[in-house]
Amino acid sequence: MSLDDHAPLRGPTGRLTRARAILRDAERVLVLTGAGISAESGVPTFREAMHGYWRQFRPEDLATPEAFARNPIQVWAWYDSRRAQLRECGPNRAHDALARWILGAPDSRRLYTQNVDGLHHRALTDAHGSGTPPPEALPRELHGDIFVIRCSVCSWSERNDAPVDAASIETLPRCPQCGALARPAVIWFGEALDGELLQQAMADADRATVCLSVGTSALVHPAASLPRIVLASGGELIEVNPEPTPLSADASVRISGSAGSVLPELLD
Ligand code: BV8
Ligand code: ZN
Repeated sequence: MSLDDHAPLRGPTGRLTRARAILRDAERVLVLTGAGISAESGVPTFREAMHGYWRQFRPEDLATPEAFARNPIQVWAWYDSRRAQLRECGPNRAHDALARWILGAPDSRRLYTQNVDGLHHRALTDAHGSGTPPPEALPRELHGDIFVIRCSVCSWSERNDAPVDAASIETLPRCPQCGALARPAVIWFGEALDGELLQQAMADADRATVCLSVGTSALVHPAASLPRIVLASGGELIEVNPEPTPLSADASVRISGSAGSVLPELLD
């Protein structure tokens, strides 16, 4: 049971103080982030992603291979509008604080994200400055990257952030190798995550002594099982989220606040 939903946030026995101490002494930390960490960048969280015209749909009804097979124009129109919106967004203070913290000890801090917005990657390259960041510090994108498209049939893929004309089946992007429809290179509901990446994530969770979960409703599996694996192997959980989640009861420290305000205080 998280000891402290009512303990003060700051001060010698405050939740922030205790979470900082746990992170400072941690041997290996697995960080799991969700849509909430990008909320302050202006990226609607997944539950909110269905706004405006999309209000009549549920993410689980559009982000599936069946939806794409049934109506590729509608699915591409949704992804094109999300890509367009994301082009206007940048990393926020939470992404930046997390990037600096990970670069501080890349061997013992692993970042896994459920987000497909690429903002962790941008924050890490910004924080690292010139040259390429150490590979172990790079965010692991469990659900792929919305700015990569791939063939719906063969193995072709490319980074592509250009607008997609979803007016008709003729204007949708096609694979240059085999001519099949191209699709966003994200993992849809009902699709398996990359096997190697998932195995690596589970191994990192098993070895981690602390899990820091930020901005995730912890509802989507198998990503949501990572904090549970850390707990099962005797690790501790710190959760940063304005709302309680299925993980909250098992958190050593729960900080109910926004990532943009909590992470710089927690990590810097
Ligand atoms: C799999 C990419 C099996 C796409 C995403 C029935 C039928 C079919 C499948 C299932 C089923 N029941 C269960 C499943 C499994 C399913 C699943 O878990 N479903 C859920 C809904 C129950 N999982 C899958 O289908 C996975 N694949 O199981 O395959 C398999 C195995 C072998 C072989 C074949 C098949 C694939 C799941 C990945 C789906 N793709 N994204 C795209 O983005 O377009 S998931 C998508 O939703 C996101 O990536 C993210 O992972 C998830 C949303 O979760 P969150 O990130 O947590 O976001 P959410 O909006 O929910 O919450 C935001 C949180 O932030 C909130 O708590 C809020 O309080 C907080 N917050 C808000 N503001 C802030 C904040 N926090 C901090 N600061 C703030 N400012
Ligand atoms: Zn192809």
